[in-house]
Order: sequence, then C-alpha cells, then structure tokens
Amino acid sequence: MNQHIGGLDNPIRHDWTRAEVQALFALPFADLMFQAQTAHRRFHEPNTVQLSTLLSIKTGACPEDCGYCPQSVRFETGLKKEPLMEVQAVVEAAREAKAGGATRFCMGAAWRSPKDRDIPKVEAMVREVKALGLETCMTLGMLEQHQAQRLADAGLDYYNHNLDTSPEFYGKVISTRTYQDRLDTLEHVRNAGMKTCCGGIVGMGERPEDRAELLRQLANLPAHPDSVPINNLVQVEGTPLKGTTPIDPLDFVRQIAVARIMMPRSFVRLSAGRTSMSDELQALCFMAGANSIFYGDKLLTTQNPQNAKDRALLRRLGMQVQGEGDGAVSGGLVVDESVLVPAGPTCSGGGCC
Ligand code: SAM
Ligand code: DTB
Ligand code: SF4
Repeated sequence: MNQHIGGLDNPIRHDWTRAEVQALFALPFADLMFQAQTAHRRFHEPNTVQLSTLLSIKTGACPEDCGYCPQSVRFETGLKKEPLMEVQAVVEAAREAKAGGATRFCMGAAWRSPKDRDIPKVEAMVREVKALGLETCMTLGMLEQHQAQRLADAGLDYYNHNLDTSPEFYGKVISTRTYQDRLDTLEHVRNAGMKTCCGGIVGMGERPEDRAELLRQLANLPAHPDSVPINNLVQVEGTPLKGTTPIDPLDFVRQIAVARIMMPRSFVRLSAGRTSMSDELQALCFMAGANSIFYGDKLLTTQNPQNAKDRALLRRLGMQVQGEGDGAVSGGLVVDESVLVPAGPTCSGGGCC
C-alpha cells in the first residue's frame, strides 16, 4: 500500500530515493492531492497566499546560454537591454509593489554573477527596500562566499538560485555553468545565513523522471529551500525552447503536490506561466499546496496576470493574502507547535526544522 509514502510521522526528510519520489508521482490523482493537502494543512494556513513582486534591475545581454531565457545575449528575442537601475527607481517600484499588497520584493539581474564593483549599489537597494517594511529577495546569478556575506550583512532575506531541472537533463538546456556551480552558490547563501529560494522549470521537454529528480535534488539539499518556485516554461520567440510540447496541466499540478509533500514547511510558489493557466488550473495548484505567487503584471521580462485578475481569483477562492486581513496569520505558518514533530535521524540540522 502506497498510502503514505514519505511518512507523515516525520515529514522533514533529506534522504528521498528515486523510487519513492516516482511512486508519489504514480499515485492516483485524488490520493496524491489528499496527501498533499494533509501535509499542507499540517504546516500552513491553507487559505492564505503570499505575494512576491518581481523587478528586473538589470535586463538582457546576459552571457549565459540558458535555453529558456529571453535575456541571453546568444538568442535573438528582441528584448531591449537595460543597465543596472538606479537605487531610487528600484525603491519607487518597491513602494508601488507594497501599496499593491506585496510583502516580498524580488530583484533580478541578468548576470552570470555580480561583479564586486556592483555590490555597493545592490547593498543600497537591499537596505532601502527593507526600510519600506518589505522582505527582500535577490537573484543575481552565481555568488562567491564573500559576496553572499555582503548581501546578508546588508539585510537581504532571501536569495533565489534555481536548480532548474534534473542533473541528467540539465546539459540539454545550459552549457555555461554546471549543476555543481549552482549547488555551490546555494551553499554560500546558506553559510551566509540567508534563506534560500530554489526551484525549477517544467515544460522544457524533460522526461517525467527528470521532474521527479528535480524535486529529489531540492528535498535532499542540506536544508529544504525556504521557498520553492515551480515555473512552467514561458515560451519566448527566439529561444531554443520555443516550440517545446507543453506539459500536461495535470502533471503540472502533480509537480506542485509532490513538492508540497517532500518539502512540507517550505513556501511552494506557483511561479512563471500563470498567464496561460485557467483559474481552475490555478485553483488545483493551490489545493495541491501552492501558497505563494508572483504578483504584478510583469515577471522579469514577460507577462504575469494583472493585479485585478489575481485579486478576483483569490476572492472567488475565498483566499486571504498573507499580511492582510485579521492578523491571525503568522508568516503563512500555523503556529500550533503541538503538531510539529521533533527532528528525526535523517535531519542534518541544516536549519530546516
Ligand atoms: N541571471 C540569474 C540566474 O539565472 O541565476 C537570475 C535571473 S534568472 C531569469 C532566474 C530564473 O528565472 C531562472 O533560473 C529560471 O528558473 C527562471 N526563468 C527564466 N526564464 C524563464 C522562462 N522563460 N520560463 C520560466 N522560467 C524562467
Ligand atoms: C523564479 O524561479 N522565477 C522568476 C524568479 N525566480 C526570478 C523568474 C521567472 C522569469 C520568467 C521569464 C521572464 O519574465 O523573463
Ligand atoms: Fe542569464 Fe539568468 Fe537568463 Fe540564464 S536565466 S540567461 S543566467 S538571465
């Protein structure tokens, strides 16, 4: 009987096998959703969603060759490149995001990695956005340990750096940085004491085994990422992945559900790709355990649903926004500690529990 693969008694695990993860994906849809809902309700307020707004602080002309990305200099996507923004323009955008209801502001740069000469400006952005009362997140490419430390010291809360896919499929999408490079950056971020935001993309032509392996890699990190963005490929004209057969929408929901079961305390973010999803599909994603979205009419360079459309959807679903409403919600987490289990023998004490 596969009813509770993963074990509800000690849900914080870092030792998932390939067979266990594939067995979760193979569950009948209703059984998988039941397990995901059970995990979700154990650790989170089930009707609350966290809103993050994205801003591209440096756009295009990236030297990397990520096959999905409109910002690579190697692909003719018609994107207008923009240099690193001025601090005050970033602060103005953050103020607008806060007024619209976002609690986290994520700044992204089309860099392979930041240059040390860019760090003072980026530190100023962190300090000033934080002073508005927003959580801060950045995604600037690979970081050296000293760079991660400087960002942490400036007060950066989260660093986003995705594994993107399985180690096996990775080489079909990116050649200019290795999987290990990404793991190293994540280690630098954890060492510096920042929270990690790390997930991937589906719908890139990967096999079901690659989707399972992406989640196994994420859950078996020394600490579960605090946020796990699940992106559905946004196909952009001119990128090598334009024309890929899209993922079956129900398999996308399964990706969210298995992420929720394997990383039950993390925020699972329904990320890129929402403009081509129906309200009903997004509702299934929330039921599968997604509890965060990107909010605002733009992601980095591509479209995201308009604020009014998202507000209407959340209203139809009776969902609250974290930080709004009656104040009963604490960081999206249910604060009844009696339901939390002590760390089991598989936990490495990496800060996940
Ligand atoms: N340049 C930095 C880096 O890649 O490390 C940060 C910005 S990069 C745009 C951040 C993430 O956005 C990528 O790792 C990828 O997962 C996601 N992404 C980029 N283009 C996408 C697309 N077309 N569809 C879905 N996700 C995408
Ligand atoms: C993540 O996992 N998804 C966001 C964020 N991290 C930076 C980015 C999505 C980008 C989609 C393509 C674009 O708008 O350029
Ligand atoms: Fe550059 Fe990041 Fe796009 Fe890759 S995903 S091409 S590193 S901006």
